[in-house]
Amino acid sequence: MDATIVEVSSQILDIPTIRPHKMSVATMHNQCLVLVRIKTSDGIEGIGEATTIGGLNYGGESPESMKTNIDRYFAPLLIGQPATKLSAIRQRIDKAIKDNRFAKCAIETALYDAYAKRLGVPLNALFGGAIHDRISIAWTLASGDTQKDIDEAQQMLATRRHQIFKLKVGMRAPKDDLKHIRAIRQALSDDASIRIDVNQGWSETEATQQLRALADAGVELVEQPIHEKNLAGLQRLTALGIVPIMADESLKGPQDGFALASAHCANVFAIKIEQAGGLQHARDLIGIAQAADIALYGGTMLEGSIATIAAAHLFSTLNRLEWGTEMFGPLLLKDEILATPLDYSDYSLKIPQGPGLGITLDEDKIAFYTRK
Ligand code: MUC
Ligand code: MG
Repeated sequence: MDATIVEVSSQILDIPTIRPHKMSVATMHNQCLVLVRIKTSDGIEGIGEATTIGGLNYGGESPESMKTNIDRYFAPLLIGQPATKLSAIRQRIDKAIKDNRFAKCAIETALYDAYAKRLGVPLNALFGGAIHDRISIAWTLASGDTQKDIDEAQQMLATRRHQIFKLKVGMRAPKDDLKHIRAIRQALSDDASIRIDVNQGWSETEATQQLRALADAGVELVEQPIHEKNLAGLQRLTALGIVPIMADESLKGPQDGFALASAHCANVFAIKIEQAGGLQHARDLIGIAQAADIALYGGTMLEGSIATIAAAHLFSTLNRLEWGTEMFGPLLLKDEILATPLDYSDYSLKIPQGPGLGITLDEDKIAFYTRK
């Protein structure tokens, strides 16, 4: 008989960051992870994670609302269901619960983890198997101070941890952002790739005025320069062909992906498993990008190790990930919550080989950081 779901639980972990992380949407001093555990009748526990940025600063789901919704609305829909019928469960949840993509992702991740553990295979096997055993990892420079960012980048280059840097801009005046970008570009060797993320901080006019100067300053990619809903504006910026444009906040699942791809509103899609509503919806979004000849980038919500590695499993199955990934979230946290830390080295992250997500929680640390 099929194993059934017997328990769904969630807990909020508050973990400090190694330094303030300054973005146009929020400054983070700590990160709140919602850890989801799903137990099945054959004694397996799958884990998932729902994490957002700055409470409600980034999107409509907060850590507290995710926990409440998981406990109150998701759990009753899941208890007693066959744990291996992932598609049927996705349908059941999507029918009963609108939006809540981050919570849906955490639940789905836990179910994939449990399923892959039951089969004794790594999670990526459920998406056709890994093509790559490591994925490249960018780092975000967001201390808020140009010299600190330069020192941080130089240290990352010297230790071969990262050579791709994303600069958070859009909170200062555009001319001050330019000064900041130029100073960092000039201080780093040519091996370093510089991209920027505006997090919707500019108007279309500001973005249009900035693109030429950004190209001249050596910026290789501009992420979500304008409001997520201004698709016509994104299309116009992309059509200028000055610097590749990447969509992030505009992509909340496959339907958005289709709208952006049909009108060619971006050169690159940032694929985020939570923003897409889960691993399978992220895979659907990837298919749309691939069919439309839009390049791919693995994006993060600054998640902890659980969501980070779930996304990494999916990304490892892709033949081409033209712009790499930024799955560095665990490195922004002051403490480790895994029994064995993830292997970040040589500008990349190693995909774990063990069953499921291939990670083991350090339960003492989890208890320590759980909000009482
Ligand atoms: C975002 O908008 O991309 C990803 C990396 C980072 O520093 O912030 C996030 C969110
Ligand atoms: Mg972004």
